Amino acid sequence: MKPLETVDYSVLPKVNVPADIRGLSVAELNTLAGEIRSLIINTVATTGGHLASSLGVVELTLALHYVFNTPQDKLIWDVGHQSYAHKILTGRKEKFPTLRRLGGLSGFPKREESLYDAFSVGHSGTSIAAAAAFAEAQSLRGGQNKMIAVIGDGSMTTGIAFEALNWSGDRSKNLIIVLNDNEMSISPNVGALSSYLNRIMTGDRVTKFKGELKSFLKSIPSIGEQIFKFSKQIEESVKTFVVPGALFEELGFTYVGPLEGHRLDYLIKNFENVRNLEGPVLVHVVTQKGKGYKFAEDNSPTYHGIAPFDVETGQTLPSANKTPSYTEIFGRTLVELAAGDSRIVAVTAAMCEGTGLDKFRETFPQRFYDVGIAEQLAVTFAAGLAAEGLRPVVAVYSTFLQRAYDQILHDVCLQQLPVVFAVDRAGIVGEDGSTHQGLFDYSYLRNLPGLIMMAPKDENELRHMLKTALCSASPVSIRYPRGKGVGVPLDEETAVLPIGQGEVLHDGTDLAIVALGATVHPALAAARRLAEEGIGVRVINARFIKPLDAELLLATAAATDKMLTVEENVLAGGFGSAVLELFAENGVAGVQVRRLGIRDRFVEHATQAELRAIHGIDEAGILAAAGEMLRR
Ligand SMILES: Cc1ncc(C[n+]2csc(CCOP(=O)(O)OP(=O)(O)O)c2C)c(N)n1
Repeated sequence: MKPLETVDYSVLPKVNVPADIRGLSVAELNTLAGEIRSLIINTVATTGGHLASSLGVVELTLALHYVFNTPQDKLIWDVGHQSYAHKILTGRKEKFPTLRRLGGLSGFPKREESLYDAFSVGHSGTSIAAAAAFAEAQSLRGGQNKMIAVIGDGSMTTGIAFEALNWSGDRSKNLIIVLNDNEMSISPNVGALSSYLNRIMTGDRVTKFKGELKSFLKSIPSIGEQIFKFSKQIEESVKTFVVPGALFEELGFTYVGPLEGHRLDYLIKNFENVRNLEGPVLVHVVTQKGKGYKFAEDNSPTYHGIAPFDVETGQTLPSANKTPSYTEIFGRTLVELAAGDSRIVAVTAAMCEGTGLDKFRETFPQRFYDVGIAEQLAVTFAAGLAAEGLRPVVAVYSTFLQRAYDQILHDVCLQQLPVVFAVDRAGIVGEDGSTHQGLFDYSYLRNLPGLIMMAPKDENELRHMLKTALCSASPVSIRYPRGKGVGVPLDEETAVLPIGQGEVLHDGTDLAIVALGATVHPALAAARRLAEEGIGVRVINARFIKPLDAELLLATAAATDKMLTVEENVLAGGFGSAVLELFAENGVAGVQVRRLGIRDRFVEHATQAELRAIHGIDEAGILAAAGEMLRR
């Protein structure tokens, strides 16, 4: 693949909106597909982003915009990580190099970004429900526009996708579902639906085999005819396995497919036919993830979401910081602990690599469960495992755990089952933006009785917290940030921490800063700067948000009249709120408390450092807030 400036685009310069492609020949469309791929690869090489999924749907995107009258016909992308070609074709070509950057294009469809982004997305499985609703609204208004959900085979495994299929198959006449089947979630897809789709794809072979089997049976002298008759009887029951799409037909959809997803002429012809069908229709399109970029074709999990890379070699750009990430330390420590305790099992909802469980899967394949993109299932499944005496660890991103709130409450906490939630990508996640920020878990977990909640100040403390969690009889959550650790030395042995006890890392009486998780080290750095000016600051690493270290916090409130809490979470219901509740309940008066965290708004995309600075929770923000308090 050539660097961007050396690519000679011929068709792309003439295309700004979908109407511009509708007069192009198939040959021109194919050239355009190549140019779009080139722009995507070269841009993502600089910005990082979701590469393999977007490369896989370039022809599909072109065919959909070619045949359907977007934006009146609406395209609703599932997850939306595959929407880069859609963005390029819908008026955002010039801005495409700003992808995922501060003030630039979002990595996902966003209603406020374009008329062509019918529905904002980021989490899996919502497209069918949203498209069914759009179709319903069309019917109410007497409109004829088509509502098209584009959903991957991985996202089709979510509960909400099944629920929406069940509901809409009965009624949604303007609904078209395009099932983009590349046999991959981020890792290979799992579950019975995936096997079913695979059988459809190999259906031609099955049908041929059936034909050969019949002639063979008939050819057996005397008993052959009888066996053949018997085989006819069982054929009905076998039919669902060999008639393509019978499952979807039974649910009320007209099934079309499987279609080869990289042949534009073929896709266009088929979508033209589908456009004239009375819905609901499910079009099964088979694509290759990473199509057109060899490295991504050969290893799509690595190129699903990738940091900036060298286009020629496919290698991510080397980082000067060799410190392992929190995710790596978590994965390594879990393997270590599981080696000494056969009850420890790991559960993921389709995020094995992302959560650092790959080493665990390799070492203990029997004790590893990938349940698909099904966070609710992951949590209740873990609850069941815990009820049977196992020690499940659910490794999950903070943002995706939101899906499973009721399961955490009802199935884990209410029964006080010892499930450990390893809540990764908590806090500011950066370039993935508002749909992926992990800024709510303190608030949505803190109200659950009996749950112990921890956040390590560094990767070494994460190791001890994991040990502590696995030795506890209660449900426990440990939340840690995306990215590199702090770079502290790692203790060889893991130790059990006293539950509900924080630690004082720096002392003084002019001001107290109470931090936890990723905000502890910036708080400590700020205190050291203030110490240089002769200001004495107590820095507390709270370690636990629940139970709070009431004794330490109340003693600190008695020793100083200014306290700053710092958290990477929304302020509403978060850590600072917990401290204020403690003080209110204990009649603490005369202490000025200020909370740093995320105010009442969603946090968009930019680097983690930029966002921490914007929201005033980095060292400079802490210093500024401390300065204001001290001046008062
Ligand atoms: C609720 C939720 N859980 C997990 C994810 C993380 N995630 C993003 S894309 C993806 C795989 C999607 O697979 P598929 O729908 O088949 O699309 P493909 O990338 O293969 O095109 C996952 C697990 C998510 N976005 N939402």
